[in-house]
Amino acid sequence: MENKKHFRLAVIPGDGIGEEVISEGLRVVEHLSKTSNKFTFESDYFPWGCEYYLENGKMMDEDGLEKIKNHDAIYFGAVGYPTVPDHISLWGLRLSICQGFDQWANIRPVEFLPGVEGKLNHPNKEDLNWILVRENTEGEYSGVGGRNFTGRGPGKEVAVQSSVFTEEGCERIIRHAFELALKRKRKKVTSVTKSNAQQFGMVLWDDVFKRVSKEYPEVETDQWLVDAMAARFVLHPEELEVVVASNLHADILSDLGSALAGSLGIAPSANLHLDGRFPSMFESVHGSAPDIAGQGIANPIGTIGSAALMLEHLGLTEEAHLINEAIRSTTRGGILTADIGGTNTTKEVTDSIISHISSLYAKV
Ligand code: GGG
Repeated sequence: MENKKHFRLAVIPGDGIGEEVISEGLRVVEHLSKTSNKFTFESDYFPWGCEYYLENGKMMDEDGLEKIKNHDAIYFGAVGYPTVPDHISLWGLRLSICQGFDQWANIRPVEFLPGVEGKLNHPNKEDLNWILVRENTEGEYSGVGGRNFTGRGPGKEVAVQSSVFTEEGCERIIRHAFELALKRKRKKVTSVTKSNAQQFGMVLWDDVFKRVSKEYPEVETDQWLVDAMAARFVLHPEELEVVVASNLHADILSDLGSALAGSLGIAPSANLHLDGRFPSMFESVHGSAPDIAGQGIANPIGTIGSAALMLEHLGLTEEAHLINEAIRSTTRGGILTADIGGTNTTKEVTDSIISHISSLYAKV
């Protein structure tokens, strides 16, 4: 086929179940590459993570960003293991990449898959789906602060952790949320802050939200405090379309959303750099799940769904759509890992997704 695209993927399985789910995601991409005949890809593996830290004293190579900056995309597993303090593993790998590559938009769709029981008591569960848009480079994750205020005597240490909100940072993520809303049937953006208590950064966010919203008169808007929004996720999920929030708030709300939909194991995400200088990174929302690592029972759906987001980002919209259809057919058919009430293995779920992709192609 002419004009076949070729992609170079930087693959970072990371820790715990990261390796198991990433290899399944790559199996799906490989299958699509052969079946669609529209693209080829190569994978460069990077063994970064907690084991690497224990051997080398760092989570990734010093010139790690340099090594992956010319790849077309980064496919990431999970980070964190009990052998390394969480703040070291998170800052040393995931945050270094997201912040170093200015991946400012973390897109986290919440979908209620057919055949998955879920934890939400709602009459039209399968009609529910919303997108969390997480600011991904600043806010509470700015890393500003210190534990330098010692010398006051035992038990009297003081630590400072500051949030940084820039007008540009707020504006680009809020604008992105509005642009996503324009593509949806119900055009609505909900902004979440805690601006009653955090009277500087989050009031700036609210002001920017009001200003940007005036440019999108066709988009409905509302604004909620994060505590009320947590309740709204449970009580009125049908009101959610595109929800935009700060780094920390959206992280917490997206865990709540995917848990309501059944499990963190089914939640995909994209860390997007949209200004053309760096690659974007695709990863499931879940962490490394050390308690089930190595058992072959981790849910691969979040990571396979993240491959769909990656292909969409690379211009392969049809292939991305096929992956998502195949995921739905798999759960609808009762092929489920334990976290969503089944007994299937990681591999069996992937096999089913691959076989549904083949059937979908046979119909085209
Ligand atoms: N695949 C996502 C992942 O590994 N997350 C690890 C984690 O602890 N993330 C916390 C955060 O990014 O706020």
